[in-house]
Amino acid sequence: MVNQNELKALVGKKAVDWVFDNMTIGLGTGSTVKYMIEALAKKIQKENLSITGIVTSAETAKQATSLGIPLKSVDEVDHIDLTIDGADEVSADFQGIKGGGAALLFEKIVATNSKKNIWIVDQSKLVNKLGSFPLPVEVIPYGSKKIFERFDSRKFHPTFRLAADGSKLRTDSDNYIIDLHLEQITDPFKLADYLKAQVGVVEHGLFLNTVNTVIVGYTSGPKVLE
Ligand code: ABF
Repeated sequence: MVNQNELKALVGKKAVDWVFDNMTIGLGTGSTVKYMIEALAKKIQKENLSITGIVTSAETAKQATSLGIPLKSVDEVDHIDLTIDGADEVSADFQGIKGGGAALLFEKIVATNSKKNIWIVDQSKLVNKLGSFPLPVEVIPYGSKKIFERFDSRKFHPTFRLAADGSKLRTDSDNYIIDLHLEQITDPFKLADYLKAQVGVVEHGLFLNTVNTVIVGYTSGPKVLE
């Protein structure tokens, strides 16, 4: 029986088939992306590629730097050819929830500035309807309690994301994450509009009409959905 990490490694390796010389590559965050970055570093070395990586989190920057992948910030390049990232949920119509790793803001900035987006997921991430994974919403600390109470009154079942020490987790931008336990999201586009209209909300984890290709790790092998 192939375990989940082996499925993640499978799709992480497969994704670098889309990487070619002189490309600027958005590097996502998460455990599946970790395998992709390892495979990318090997491909760069083996094929002597000239690649620029654009990071989406301190965690990814640390791994990419340790593997010798040259990095720039999104504002230092004129375009990003391809971003490869993970996801927490992908629906049948290619909508996604991301942000389980609390990096959704930089991930969405990089994704929305990329010519192409590939998500790499194990099969457990595929869902019919989004929502069983708690929807992350990044908020600035000032007024976050008021936003929390508003979400609570709308029965969004909000919780503040906590750090290991029990304090409210801080993102790379020093913001908070409120997770919405919605179970099922019937209209992701309507919900996205509502969330973005709340003053103090920085960004949310609904990635809509973003991804072009999803590589899914099945025990029978990687499957490319487009
Ligand atoms: C990241 O990938 C996050 O948006 C998402 O939470 C994560 C999925 O992580 P993993 O690959 O570890 O399941 O982009």
